Amino acid sequence: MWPAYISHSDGPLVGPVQAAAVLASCVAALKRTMIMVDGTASHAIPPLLYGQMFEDINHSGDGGIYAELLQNRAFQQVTPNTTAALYAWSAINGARINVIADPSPISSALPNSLQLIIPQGTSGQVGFGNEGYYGIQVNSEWTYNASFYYKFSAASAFDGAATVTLQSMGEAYATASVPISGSQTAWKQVAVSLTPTSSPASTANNFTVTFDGSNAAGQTIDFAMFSLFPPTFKDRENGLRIDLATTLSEMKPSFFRLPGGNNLGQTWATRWQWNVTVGPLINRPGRMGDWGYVNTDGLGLLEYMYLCEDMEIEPIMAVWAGYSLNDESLPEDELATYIQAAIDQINFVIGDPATNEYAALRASLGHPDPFRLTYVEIGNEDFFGSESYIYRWKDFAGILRAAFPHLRFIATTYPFNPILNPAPELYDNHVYSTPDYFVENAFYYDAYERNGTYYFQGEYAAISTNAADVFGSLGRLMYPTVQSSVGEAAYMIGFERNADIVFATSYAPLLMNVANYQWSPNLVAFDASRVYPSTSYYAQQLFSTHRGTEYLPSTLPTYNGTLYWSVTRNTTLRTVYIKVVNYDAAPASMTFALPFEVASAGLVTVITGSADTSNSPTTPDAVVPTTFKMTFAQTFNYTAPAYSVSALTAYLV
Ligand SMILES: *[C@@H]1O[C@H](CO)[C@@H](O)[C@H](O)[C@H]1NC(C)=O
Ligand SMILES: *[C@@H]1O[C@H](CO)[C@@H](O)[C@H](O)[C@H]1NC(C)=O
Ligand SMILES: *[C@@H]1O[C@H](CO)[C@@H](O)[C@H](O)[C@H]1NC(C)=O
Ligand SMILES: *[C@@H]1O[C@H](CO)[C@@H](O)[C@H](O)[C@H]1NC(C)=O
Ligand SMILES: *[C@@H]1O[C@H](CO)[C@@H](O)[C@H](O)[C@H]1NC(C)=O
Ligand SMILES: *[C@@H]1O[C@H](CO)[C@@H](O)[C@H](O)[C@H]1NC(C)=O
Ligand SMILES: *[C@@H]1O[C@H](CO)[C@@H](O)[C@H](O)[C@H]1NC(C)=O
Ligand SMILES: *[C@@H]1O[C@H](CO)[C@@H](O)[C@H](O)[C@H]1NC(C)=O
Ligand SMILES: CC(=O)N[C@H]1CO[C@H](CO)[C@@H](O)[C@@H]1O
Repeated sequence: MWPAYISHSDGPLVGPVQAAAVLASCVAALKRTMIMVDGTASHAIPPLLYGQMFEDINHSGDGGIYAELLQNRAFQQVTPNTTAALYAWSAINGARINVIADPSPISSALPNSLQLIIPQGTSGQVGFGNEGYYGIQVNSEWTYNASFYYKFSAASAFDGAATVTLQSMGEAYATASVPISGSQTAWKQVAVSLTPTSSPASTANNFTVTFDGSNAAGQTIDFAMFSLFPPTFKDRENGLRIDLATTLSEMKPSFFRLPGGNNLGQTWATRWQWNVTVGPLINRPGRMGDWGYVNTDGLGLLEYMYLCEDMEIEPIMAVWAGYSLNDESLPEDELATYIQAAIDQINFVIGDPATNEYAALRASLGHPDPFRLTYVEIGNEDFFGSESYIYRWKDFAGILRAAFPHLRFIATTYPFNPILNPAPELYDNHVYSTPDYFVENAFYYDAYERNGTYYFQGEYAAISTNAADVFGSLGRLMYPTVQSSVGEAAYMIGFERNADIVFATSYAPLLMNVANYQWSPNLVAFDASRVYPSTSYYAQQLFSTHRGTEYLPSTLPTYNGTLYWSVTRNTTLRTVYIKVVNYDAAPASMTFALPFEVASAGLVTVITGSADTSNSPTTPDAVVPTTFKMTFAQTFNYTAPAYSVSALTAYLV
């Protein structure tokens, strides 16, 4: 039964929402959903509820958010003297280039060099070029920093210059010259800045280093560690691509999970090791990542921490926990080294430079103050190696908790399966499934006992509309669709209702270079010069920017229904947020009855479209959020458009 005041009339809606409402009211009048809202909050909305899960997949790091433009810049993890070792590089005008195992390499971490041989009798510009990560954006508003190391393995009388350009088919957009001396037999770094004269629309551009053949014929010159950087997010050196970092930041995430995910390590030998990702770039060997391409580790632990600091968000940092995805578990008596490595990693991030050598290393690299860190995840998806996780968790969690009593550690098996000791306080749950699954599981966390255990939904996404294809390579969505995003949003409503035990959540994966990827769909797609936020990105952003600080219970949605909602409030800001998710092909009429007065002037932001619409490189703005004014009353009607996610903002009076 509903009290009489529910029939109070609300003010008119304005704009297209009004039109939709009028049309829809005829259709939906018969199944109007009544929602009573309670004025007493049941639980707080935890500060980390919405965040981002990151690992280097789909060139999300190298060739993605890490702004370095040159691919294979330091010939890391390649087999010298093979054509494959030259990927992304090519010779210009008859030059001979080869990746050599250098007898005097620039560092032990980078044993390979690029050797250029300029044949006798050469004339014209001769040298080599790099194609970047599937293109290089040339922008006349930017100044690029280019650098490389060179040496002559045998002293020569050569006295000339290298010409460094950004060019397309020989048409130079930016050119700089740098002196090169044949007497230089030790490695020497040279740097130039490049300011293009125009901004070609195409990203089919090359970075080239050439010599005047008539002067340089017969010379052999070795090169190492090239770099080409555009301006970066917050001007940080060795930093992030501005457009991608800005897009991520505009989702207003509260945390960033790093460095994986599966990319913590496919094998023991290629596992992520924090200590080879810090310090000078020439000391970073890189590693074969889990997703089929070399990780330069230019985006190393310090860069991840700067990312969090620059975005003003909290890291959720993983440590490698003795298991690799090829089902290698280290025996218990071999764990000590890796537990110590985890301790050292944590100390690098938060230790005291006066008492800890890794904290002192951090200070020497320019950051004496500890970074923010509260959450540490022990491994990734350890349900795959669940038997060994019993002793790995016991040893890692036991020792790390004692060493860092103020930190909170996250387990990565299925909750309570197997039973772990010490009992995990926090579990990371992952789920990839169909849009229908997420709607059918909108009450997933309601079923969990409230017993001091908290949950991180560290990965989730609707990835196929067909359950049979979820883990196949066919039938995957290429980009999130309105339907998949609305399905996820129904599940997210469940996060808010259960935010007393769900403390953090993140869609995964985060980023995808459309020119080269291993997994689809992803939250944000991009190419060498553009960014394509998906419908799921906008849904995440909508939830993240309309969070509130406390949850107000309301009439429960129907199990397996199509209409979901949650009500939160920020008493300091004096706002009430009502999120509405309609997973139906017809609009849905709703009446909300609030137990307190709100101002009549408010807002509604809506994401809606036909079920299979996606934002993609060809239709980047097919669906974007739209904000309208909305008139509220203590009791008001709202019509949720077909397949939509809405956030209503009302102001307390
Ligand atoms: C909500 O809409 C119904 C159906 O159009 C109408 O009868 C009712 O008066 C409206 N309620 C309010 C509070 O405006
Ligand atoms: C490099 O490869 C070529 C062709 O396969 C071979 O002739 C040469 O000996 C190799 N050089 C080294 C240093 O391995
Ligand atoms: C870049 O270099 C490659 C290899 O030489 C060449 O095939 C390609 O055409 C060049 N692209 C442009 C835009 O100059
Ligand atoms: C580029 O070089 C300038 C001058 O050395 C420096 O101030 C700037 O931080 C550099 N930019 C990047 C992204 O490294
Ligand atoms: C990194 O740490 C491991 C121990 O986890 C150690 O074996 C290795 O030598 C260290 N590497 C460097 C470059 O410090
Ligand atoms: C908490 O509840 C779960 C069921 O949701 C149960 O399996 C687990 O044993 C409980 N843990 C504690 C510490 O009571
Ligand atoms: C929801 O639907 C799914 C799939 O049909 C079914 O397995 C599940 O039991 C339903 N849940 C409820 C609470 O009815
Ligand atoms: C709540 O409002 C306060 C005051 O404006 C603001 O600082 C805070 O960020 C808000 N919290 C959320 C979760 O929006
Ligand atoms: C589908 C796709 O783009 N796959 C590529 C993923 O990246 C590896 C390594 O760069 C390529 O070999 C795949 O073709």
